Amino acid sequence: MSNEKPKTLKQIQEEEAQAKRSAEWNAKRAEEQRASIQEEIERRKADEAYTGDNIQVLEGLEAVRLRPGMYIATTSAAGLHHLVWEIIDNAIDEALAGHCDHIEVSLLENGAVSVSDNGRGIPVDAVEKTGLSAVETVYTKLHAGGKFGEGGGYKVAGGLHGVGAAVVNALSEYIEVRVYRDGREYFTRFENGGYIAQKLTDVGPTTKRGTLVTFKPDPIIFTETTEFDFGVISKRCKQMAYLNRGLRMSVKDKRGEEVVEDTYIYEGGIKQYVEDLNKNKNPMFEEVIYCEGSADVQVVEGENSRHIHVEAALQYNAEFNENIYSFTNNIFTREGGTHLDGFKLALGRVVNKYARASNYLKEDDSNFETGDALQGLTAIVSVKHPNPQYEGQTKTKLGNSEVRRVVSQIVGDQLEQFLLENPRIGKNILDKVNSAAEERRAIRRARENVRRKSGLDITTLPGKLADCSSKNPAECELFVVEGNSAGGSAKAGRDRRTQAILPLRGKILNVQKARQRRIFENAEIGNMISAIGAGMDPEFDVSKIRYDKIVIMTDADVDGAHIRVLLLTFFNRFMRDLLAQGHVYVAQPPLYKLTYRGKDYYAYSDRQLDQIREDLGVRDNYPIQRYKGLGEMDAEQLWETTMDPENRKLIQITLEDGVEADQIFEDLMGDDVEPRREFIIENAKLVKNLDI
Ligand code: 0RA
Repeated sequence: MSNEKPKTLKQIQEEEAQAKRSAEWNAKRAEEQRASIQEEIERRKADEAYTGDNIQVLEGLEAVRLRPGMYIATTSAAGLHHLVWEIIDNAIDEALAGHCDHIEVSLLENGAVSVSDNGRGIPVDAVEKTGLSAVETVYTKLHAGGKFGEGGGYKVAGGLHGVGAAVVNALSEYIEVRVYRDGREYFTRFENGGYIAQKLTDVGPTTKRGTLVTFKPDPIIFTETTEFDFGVISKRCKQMAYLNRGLRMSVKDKRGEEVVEDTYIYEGGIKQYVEDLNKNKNPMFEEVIYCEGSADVQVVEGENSRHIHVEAALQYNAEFNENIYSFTNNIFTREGGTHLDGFKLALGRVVNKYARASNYLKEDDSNFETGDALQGLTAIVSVKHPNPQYEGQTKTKLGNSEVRRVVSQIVGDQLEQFLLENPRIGKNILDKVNSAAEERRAIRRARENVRRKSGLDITTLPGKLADCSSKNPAECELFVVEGNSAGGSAKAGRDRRTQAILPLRGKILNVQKARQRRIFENAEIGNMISAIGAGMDPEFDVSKIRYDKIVIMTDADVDGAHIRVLLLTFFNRFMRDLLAQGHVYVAQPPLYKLTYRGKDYYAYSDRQLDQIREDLGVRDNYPIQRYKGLGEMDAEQLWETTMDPENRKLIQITLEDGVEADQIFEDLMGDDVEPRREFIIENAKLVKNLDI
């Protein structure tokens, strides 16, 4: 195989030229697509049916169609779902304003999605400025929400997703809005990115109230996929139900033979969220501590004061990890921010104050560090803010400085009150914090010892690592491979210039359960830390990573799945930025090989196998090879099917939902046996199904 030998200069140049050609080709394609949309817009404008008002209205929407990335960041699956979040957010705003308690999301057979609520119904009265009804204005004017209907607007509107319903319209094949308001039903329909196909009409009397929005994303825009993921939407609805207590969220998948439905309603809100997150983690006491309050803060002189609502729920468990999730206006703020800072400030302050007051800490004892009070803590911090400002790399960090004080005050006062009223729990918590402080001191000593004894510093690479020759991290990939035999094939088959191989022997340590001290002593984990070269949390520095892609390559069986989860647990715990910034991937080895007329065909799923059989016109009983492990493939096959950037399919693992990922880890790794058993049965089923 050519990549066994070092590449010649000519080969490298040829590859670079090839890469340049394909980049140019992609750019050209994008430009062509843009031109065709522009053309389509021009054509419509010329159409006599669209004159006057319509053209004016549409000008904003054209901008969205021409540059969708500026409004929804991506037109991949994530962007597609973004449209749904936008429409759901609008309904949730109506719930936050106290006018609706049920939202229903349905995935329809034709690929559209509908969102209904039982609120007041979007206003239908005329808006002078646009010459349209309010509802039409909302759907055709960028950032229209809240700008008109002074006084009646939502208290909390526009968050991270706050791009507005008009953006959804601009990117949809069609969108229909039915409004049930003041005893009448109204209907309007837009097509092809916002063209009014049916002006708002009064359909007749109704006893219903609320809004029903149905839209179908435009495949011209969403070229990658237009298929909604029920699981993703259901999870989000569940989260919304937790964050808005008493709100009933239903999700229905009507695309298959049978309707699949999930309904979520939590009277306990985030209190119940914490309880459920902690369920399998040995909570240290029964109650979840809950704080709630609000404050009106005047930030700028002469400006109206801002009403800030704060909720926090917390409970300790017997483990050592920090699980705090913060939200602003129902949106997960992955990078935290001032609300989270305020919460931690309050916790550190109150724990020390209480420890002193109860004489737990004596005069000569030093204070606990805030970090000591975070170990084994599960918490949700949720604020509602009328004008959130986001910062950070992914704009998921709340920046409003007034929030820090408000949260710190509300949580501080109520937490202190709780501890004073519940001294038994107070003592429990102090014992926990104290053991974390002791552990912290022990770790510091252990780290010092390791450094001194071995003279080892993190720049020494492990012996098992077959490194790549390139020293440019941007083009380098580290394959973490299950087992030595697969590791051998991977070493032989790889592209030596950019691909490094680290074989892992056996199972790595279950980091969710292990105490930190043991983690440092584990050889496999030590190898991985040195290979990646950027340290580990809290000092992990993602800018120092030696490989842009860390690819987990395991067998397609239960053990493989288990090792994968162990690795992800490790990254989640100790290299979170690696996940957050999308550097972690899972390789997808093929499940089957079908040889037909001397040619090999690989299938990565059952569906694909069926497709190949159909395409080739072979029968179901035509012999196939089923791959049980990576070890069954020789170096060349492994390269061709799983490692070659041209052919392989990598799955990017992101912390799209940190809460979710953690729950999976917890289900698999926690002390509770049952979820783990279920996982294994599920996966065993999968393996069995694949056997057919
Ligand atoms: C009355 C006033 C306003 C909004 C709504 C009702 C309303 C909006 C939505 C969106 C989805 N479902 C809804 N149900 C009711 C205020 C309009 C403004 O922002 O000025």
